[in-house]
Amino acid sequence: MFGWTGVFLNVDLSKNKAIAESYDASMALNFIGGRGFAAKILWDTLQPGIDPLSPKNKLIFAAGPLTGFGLPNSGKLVVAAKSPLTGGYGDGNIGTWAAVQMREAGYDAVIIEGKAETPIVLHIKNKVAEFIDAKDFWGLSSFETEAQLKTLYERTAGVVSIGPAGENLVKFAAVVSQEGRAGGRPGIGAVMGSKNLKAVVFEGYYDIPVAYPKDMKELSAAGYREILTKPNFAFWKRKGTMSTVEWSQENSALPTFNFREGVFDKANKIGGFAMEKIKVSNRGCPQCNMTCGNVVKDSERKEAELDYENIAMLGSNIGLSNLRQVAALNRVADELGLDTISLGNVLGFAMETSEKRRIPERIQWGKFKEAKALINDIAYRRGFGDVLAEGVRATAAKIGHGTENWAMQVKGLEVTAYDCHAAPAMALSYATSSIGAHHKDAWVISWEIQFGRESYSEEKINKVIEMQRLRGGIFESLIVCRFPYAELGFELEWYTKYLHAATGREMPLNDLIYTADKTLNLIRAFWIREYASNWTRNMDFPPVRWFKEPLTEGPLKGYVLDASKYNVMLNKYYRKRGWDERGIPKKTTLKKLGLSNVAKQLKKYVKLS
Ligand code: PTT
Ligand code: SF4
Repeated sequence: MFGWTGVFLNVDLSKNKAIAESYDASMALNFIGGRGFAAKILWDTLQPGIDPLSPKNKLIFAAGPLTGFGLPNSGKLVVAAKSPLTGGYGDGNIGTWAAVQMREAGYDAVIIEGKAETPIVLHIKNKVAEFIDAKDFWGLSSFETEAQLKTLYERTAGVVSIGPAGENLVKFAAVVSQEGRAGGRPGIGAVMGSKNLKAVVFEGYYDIPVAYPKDMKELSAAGYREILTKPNFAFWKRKGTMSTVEWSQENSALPTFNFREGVFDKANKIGGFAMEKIKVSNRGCPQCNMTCGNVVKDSERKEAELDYENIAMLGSNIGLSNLRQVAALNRVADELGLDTISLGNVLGFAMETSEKRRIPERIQWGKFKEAKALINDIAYRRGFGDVLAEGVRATAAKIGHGTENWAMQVKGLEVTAYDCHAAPAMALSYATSSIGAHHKDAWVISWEIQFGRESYSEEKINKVIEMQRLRGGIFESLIVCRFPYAELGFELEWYTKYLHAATGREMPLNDLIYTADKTLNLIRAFWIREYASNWTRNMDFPPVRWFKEPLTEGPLKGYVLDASKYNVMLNKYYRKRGWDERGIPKKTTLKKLGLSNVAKQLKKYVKLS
């Protein structure tokens, strides 16, 4: 095979064993890489119903056929497992040299099961895996861990690690790399911690098999040049995702006070213009010439990297308007290894629950020191922090007294930073995303606002499905950053050309869309197998707040989602997907996608239509 190394590494930490396994072309062609590989491996090999934090869970690092060739924005790695936060399929991706080094070490994916007796670091270099004692690393922040490992190995080594939050099994602990790249929102960092795995270091010097090396070089250089010519390039370099703060504010979509409102009266203090005044440099993922991480000095005089989601969730959503302080919370979350989006939700939930006197603790909106202390309590599972460490769904279930009405989550994963009181398509996107409430599969809100926010029309459903296929299916499987395409208009044809140069195969967009549907249906089957008789269509509903509590401020005051229209929209979405009224894929749908064996298995758990 060209493009793929054709090899996975299976690691069993309970036995200190690492065994390479060749896989065949059908795996590569049907599932491509990244999310596709992770979904297929978890479906095929994970025992249904296992505790996600038990040694039986599998932690997967998966790259794709474009990783490691120096192509624009291709330094991304999928991290996946059964999620301890949602109980379903969980993944995320990180921009990291570990992606490149893993492929150069000889592997398309590394699959880790078992649990080390004592903390370890896994070192993988040129097809050799070593299990290194990590007692001295346990307890260190993700930044310290990576810095110390870099003194032991080559500076070019790729490192992914967890902070104390992952060690303490916080359900929304993330995996961190390069001081500011973090991924695996649904608690993939906790899965790593449950295995006593502090870090993985990748080093490799092998050439990855490539079909047309000359074409690859030329296309790569042309791609970088093309990105520089895009009209939005200079603006993007200046602001990255941060201009979305102003955009969300203008469009009443900025999460404010735990998504009670879509506008924040101090939004200008935490937006892209405010950030530019204090920005010191750009940082980002490997192999990218449009680096979008905005580095600033935070209120504790340390460097922190700012993205829209982090700022909205740790700023307006908790009523904090001092940008340097928001940056400090963001950096602390990176050090501790906590997902910032879930964290902002958890803090907002705690503040609202305190305000409504449903808990004895007094946690006030917009107080930096209190928020920072609570973040540490969550990471170290102290006091009320220990309760919050389970995420908003579990915390609300524990507290009761109506608190579930302001727990902003879908399937257990906290909502990302777009208020949907007046955005039915975006709400549908959150509700039907592969991992719970995340915008990575279908960010349709800006299109929706231009189209008309009040409608629940067919076009909106089509748009959600189109984006789920492109973003959640193709980009997550290739796996490359979607920003050149989504933000600069870098054409999709580039990727089919890259695939041809790498693999020697023609893989037109339609074929990729078919593989995307295959992966997305397999992920849905995984959820249904895990939830079995507990699965209901209610799991495809956005948070109840957006239906019940109208916005009370801003130009969209009074807006709220309409539950019966949403229900009809969801039915239509299911029909277009080939799923029944419960949201379960029909036998014919699975057959069409070459997933008949999946249907056979799924029948054991639920009745199939
Ligand atoms: C992603 C989610 C996002 S989406 C953000 S900001 W964003 C948060 N970033 C976090 C962070 O930082 N620190 C932290 N401790 N937790 C964080 N959690 C949140 O994680 C990220 C970029 C961004 S910045 C986005 S949109 C794009 N996402 C892509 C995607 O999902 N797929 C893809 N093919 N390309 C993408 N490109 C962009 O990548 P998750 P990163 Mg990511 C500090 O993590 O689990 O996927 O959730 O990793 O390397 O930092 O790149 O406004
Ligand atoms: Fe990473 Fe940003 Fe570059 Fe994408 S555009 S690869 S997220 S630095």
